[in-house]
Amino acid sequence: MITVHHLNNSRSQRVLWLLEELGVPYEVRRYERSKSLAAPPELKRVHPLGKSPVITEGDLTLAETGAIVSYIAETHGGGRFQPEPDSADWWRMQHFLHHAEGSAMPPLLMKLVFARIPSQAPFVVRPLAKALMKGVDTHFLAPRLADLLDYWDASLAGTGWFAGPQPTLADVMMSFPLEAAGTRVGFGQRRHLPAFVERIHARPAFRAALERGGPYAYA
Ligand SMILES: N[C@@H](CCC(=O)N[C@@H](CS)C(=O)NCC(=O)O)C(=O)O
Repeated sequence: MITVHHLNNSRSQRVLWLLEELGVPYEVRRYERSKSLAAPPELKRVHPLGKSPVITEGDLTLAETGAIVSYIAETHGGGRFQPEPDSADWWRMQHFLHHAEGSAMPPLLMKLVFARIPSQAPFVVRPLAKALMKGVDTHFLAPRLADLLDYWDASLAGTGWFAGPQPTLADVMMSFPLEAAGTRVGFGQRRHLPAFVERIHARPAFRAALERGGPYAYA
C-alpha cells in the first residue's frame, strides 16, 4: 500500500487528491511545519532531502510531486487522469507536469521568501530591505508572474482544464501554483483561474483528501 508522507499546507495535498480521485487505498503519515515553515527533521529519515511529498510503497521511496503523480497514474491508475498516450493532449499534460514545478513555482516561492525578508531584517536596515524587495518585486517578479498568470488563464479558456476536456495529472500538478498565486499575487481580472480553483475545491475527491490530510490553507 502507498504511504504518503504529508506535510501540512503543502504540495502533498495534490498527491492525496489524486489518490482520492483514483480510489487508490493509501495511508497518510502527517508531519507539521515549524514556525519558520520548515519541514520537521523526521522527514529526512524518509528521504535525504526532507521535503514533502514523499511516498513509500514496498521497496520504493519516491520524492518530487511530478514523479509521484506519474507513478501513481501508471501503476495504480489504469489510464485514468491521463489523455490518450502520445496525443496532443498527452504532450500538453507532459508540458504542465514539468511546468508546474520547473517554471510556475520558482517565482511564486521567490515572492513568498522576499516578502518575509524585511520583517526578519535587523530593525535599522528594515526600510532599506523593504525598498530593495519592492524593487525586485516591481521590476523582476511582477512582470514574470503576470506573464505566467496570463498563460495559465489562456490555457484554461478552452475546456477549463489544462490538457484536454477532462481533468488530468496536468490539473493536479497546476492546482498548487494556482492556489499559491491566488493567495500571493491575486488573479486580477483573469476569470478562468479563480473558476478553476473553485471547480477543483468542489470535487468530492478534493474534499475527501482534505479530511485525510487535515486543514489546508489554500482550500
Ligand atoms: N519540487 C518539489 C518541492 C518539494 C518541496 O519544496 N516541498 C515543500 C512543501 S510545499 C517542503 O517540503 N518544504 C519544507 C522545507 O523546505 O523545509 C516537489 O514538487 O515535490
